Amino acid sequence: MARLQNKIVFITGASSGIGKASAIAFANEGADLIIAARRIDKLEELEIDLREKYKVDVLTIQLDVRKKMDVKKAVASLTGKWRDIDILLNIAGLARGMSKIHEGDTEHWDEMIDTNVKGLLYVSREIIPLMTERMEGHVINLGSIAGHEVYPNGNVYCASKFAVNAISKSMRVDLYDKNIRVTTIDPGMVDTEFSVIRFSGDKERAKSVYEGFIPLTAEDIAETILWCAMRPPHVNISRS
Ligand code: 8X3
Repeated sequence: MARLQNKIVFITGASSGIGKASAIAFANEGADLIIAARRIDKLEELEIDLREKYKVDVLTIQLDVRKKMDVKKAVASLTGKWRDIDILLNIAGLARGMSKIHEGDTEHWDEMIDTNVKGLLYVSREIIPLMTERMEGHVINLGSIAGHEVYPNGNVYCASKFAVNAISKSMRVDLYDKNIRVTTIDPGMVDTEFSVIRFSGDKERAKSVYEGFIPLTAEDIAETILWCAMRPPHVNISRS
């Protein structure tokens, strides 16, 4: 049974990792998807796959969430049913570098804060008003365990996820009377491109992060996201 038929889900960071796994998990439940990310070739491949395997409608948008005007234009360009977004998955995010605070690369800091914090805010700012108009919606933000505890050399990445936690809490109180649910998903270590990107393509270093234990997979997290989204309307999973 397709339990999310006729639901519209907007996913950022949909080209890989947890975003892509979520697109697949939600399509498997019959949801129609707006998939957004920077890498259009990967999105187009995914779009074909989702249409063929799950027979859902898919709208693909090339989007860099850091670009405020592009986010505005992308959301303004939505027409018809695509404006009735039921669920927003704010997945786009990344880590860059791991250094002591006094040795960090400020370009890396900008990238993390611009994507994980400002990008999430820009997308939310454009999409939530479409939800408040309909007095219905669910925002699911990808936080992290790093948004609750810091670790050595994690400084700015952790700060960006602490910010996601604060933003999620704020959304929850600000949107309570608009019938909009807000959930934060806070994974620990997930084996995706995350560490390869963090270490600028150094695959050996990335692999070493997951040595000695079995890391979570993108699919594990997508299942959790889906579970939160499928609770009855009166149930808000604040943090998972
Ligand atoms: C990912 C968690 O511990 O790999 O957000 O930084 S961690």
